[in-house]
Amino acid sequence: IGSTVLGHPRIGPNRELKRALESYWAGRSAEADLREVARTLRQDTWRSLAEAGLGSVPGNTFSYYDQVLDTAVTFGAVPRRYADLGLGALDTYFAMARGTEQVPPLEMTKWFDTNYHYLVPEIGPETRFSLADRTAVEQFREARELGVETRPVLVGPLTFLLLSKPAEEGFDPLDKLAELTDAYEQLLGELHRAGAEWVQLDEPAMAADRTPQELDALRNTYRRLGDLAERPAILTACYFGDPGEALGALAAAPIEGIALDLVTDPATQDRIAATTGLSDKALVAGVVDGRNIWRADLDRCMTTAATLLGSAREVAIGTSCSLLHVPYDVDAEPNLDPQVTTWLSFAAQKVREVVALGRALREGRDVVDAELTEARAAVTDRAAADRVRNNRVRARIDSLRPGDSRRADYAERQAAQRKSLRLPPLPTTTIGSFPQTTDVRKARAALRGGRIDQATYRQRMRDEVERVIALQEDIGLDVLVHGEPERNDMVQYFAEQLDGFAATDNGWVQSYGSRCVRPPILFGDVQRPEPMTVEWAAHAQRLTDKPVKGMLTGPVTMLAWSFVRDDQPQADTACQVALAIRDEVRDLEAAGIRAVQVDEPALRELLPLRAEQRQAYLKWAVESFRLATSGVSDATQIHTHLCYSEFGDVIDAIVALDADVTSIEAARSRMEVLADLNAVGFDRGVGPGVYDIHSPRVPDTQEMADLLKAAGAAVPADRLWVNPDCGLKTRDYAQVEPALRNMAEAARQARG
Ligand code: THG
Ligand code: ZN
Repeated sequence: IGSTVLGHPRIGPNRELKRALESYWAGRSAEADLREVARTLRQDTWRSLAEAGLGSVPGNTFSYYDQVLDTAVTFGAVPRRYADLGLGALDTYFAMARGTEQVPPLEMTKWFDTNYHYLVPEIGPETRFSLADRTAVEQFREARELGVETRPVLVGPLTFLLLSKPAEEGFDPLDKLAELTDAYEQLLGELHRAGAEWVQLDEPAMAADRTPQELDALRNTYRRLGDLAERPAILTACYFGDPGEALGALAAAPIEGIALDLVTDPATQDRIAATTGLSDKALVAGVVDGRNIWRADLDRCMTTAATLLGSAREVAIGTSCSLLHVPYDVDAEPNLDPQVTTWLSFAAQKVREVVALGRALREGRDVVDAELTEARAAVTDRAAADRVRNNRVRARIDSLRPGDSRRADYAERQAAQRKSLRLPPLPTTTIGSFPQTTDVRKARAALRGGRIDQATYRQRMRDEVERVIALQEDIGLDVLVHGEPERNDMVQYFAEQLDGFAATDNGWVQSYGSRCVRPPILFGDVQRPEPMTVEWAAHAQRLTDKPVKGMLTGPVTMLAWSFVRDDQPQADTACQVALAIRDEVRDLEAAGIRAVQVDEPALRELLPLRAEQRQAYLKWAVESFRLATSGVSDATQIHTHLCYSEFGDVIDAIVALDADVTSIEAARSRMEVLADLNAVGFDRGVGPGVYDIHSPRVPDTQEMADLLKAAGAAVPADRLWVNPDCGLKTRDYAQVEPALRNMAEAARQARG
């Protein structure tokens, strides 16, 4: 294998695939146009990886939407409701990804602890696995015609079934493992006949806790695949953490290689040393971080890889996981601070790091002396850089006392807030953002393009705030918001204003389908040079007698949606971000804002894959939220908003946040979350969303009144708030205005 990467970005260096997809979906281009863009992107990727000198080039890393969906289609797991639409292959695929007028799409959920989302396959007794699609074989041939030998990458059978959901209650997708393995065998056979030397089967599900039965299934499956007579060599990739007992199971299987993540969990290195049966295998040492953007410490990578030399038949250099989770190229960032730029490595740079390490391991360090020296200089420069350390921030953290993150008893706060806010029962509010109109987007584009100046831009945004306040007054909402027209992304907006963060111009990373985010880079100690939102909130508050709620993003979400530093514990970074937010919360209070919402939609997202690490995470996550929100008087009401539906694993943490009011997604699950909250003794204000903003449908008054009734059965009326599920940014006013009017009317009826 020599040196390799486990996967690659596919959206295109300039998001070519995003544009081609959206144009095809809008009916502005033909399928052939889309396929042509895709082919060019694939070929460019193969060529550049081969030219960079990788020992083994990954294949089949392209996807029109998602690699898990690709796997479902490859093996024929297309639910009837999509097959019955009678569409062509590509449109059936997109129907599963995005839905059609007739059918909703497959469910989408997060890919392990990353910010990537995959489509959840539905597997039931009716599923008939077979080799239904041969894209993996065709792309192997396509690359070979260009002169590039690839190693096709597939989601492995265990991970595929473990990530699937049962099509009907009580069914276990793993019951279909033997049948699915038949289909994998067929695909391996065809790849072998096409000439593939290696195939990579990804089993990241092994980085999470697995039952003995699941480990047995892994053992049996890889024994079966390994025993196939005519097949490529099998490389099983375990990433996103320590493979645990799965390593022993794979070591015992008749496969040729195992790729391991040597970045995420230091325990993995010891586990390799303690595992027998690896001496006949190739180990791909995942020493270059595949999901963060720091330039690798090549000396340290070499030391780590060298410790494995005695354990295996061959040690190859690799990335810890696919490069899907990092942007394409640091060279596309001319506006980044030049010093910070030298510390960074995106996909193109990581490929070079892997190649250099591979040569150093095989031919000796001397042959890549220049690369090693340059990397050493960058690592040393970063470690010593002034802009990474801020002694004022450090001193402030050292002087923190436990009481600094505690508020008074809730009863006292509640009494003070009643007096200060004077709200009716069942108060109505929204989650913060209002629709981003075409005018707002145009103004932001004009500012970026230099066609309007900062003052003109700000005046337009102030006008928009006036409009949004007037609309909320007219509808009769009780706690108003300024609507956030001035914000692009809720993380990017704050990152742009905080010291210690850098923003990229082109650092796009796929989040799902054609949608991308540009995670900010948190490189140094975080400090707030000046207030970030106070002017907007204060402007809105001057326009109304109703309380205006300030809107901030919490420390956990700031970390989850950024590339964070790897030179200190996340808990320490979260604490610094928390202090910056704490200052903002206090400044909002001083400016006359009586309610402040600190959103933590990513609280669930950073939860470690292994149960034994969860308590430690939740402890710092909760502590950072409390530090951010406890600097205010009893009379200031702290709200929070959470928006993933699987709250079960973090429900105790939601209580521990100690917010006065929590708004939470509930419309789609018919208020079930309220019973879960009751069960753990939650006794604060709660706003279960009564309006599902993820759908363009306008709910009527009766429907929302019914939901409020259901909520009222679970929660005493004096704790109940009335609000939508989530922010309104992605919707149009044509839906939002009638929906909010109906919501306010439902609240009035419920009060009666
Ligand atoms: N912000 C950030 N990360 C996130 C979310 C977010 N991660 C989780 C979740 N929300 C992901 N969801 C989305 C939803 C929409 C888009 C991206 C991720 C999206 N992106 C625009 C696009 O690709 O066209 C680009 C947006 C931009 O210009 O910044 O629509 O809310 N950080
Ligand atoms: Zn939300």
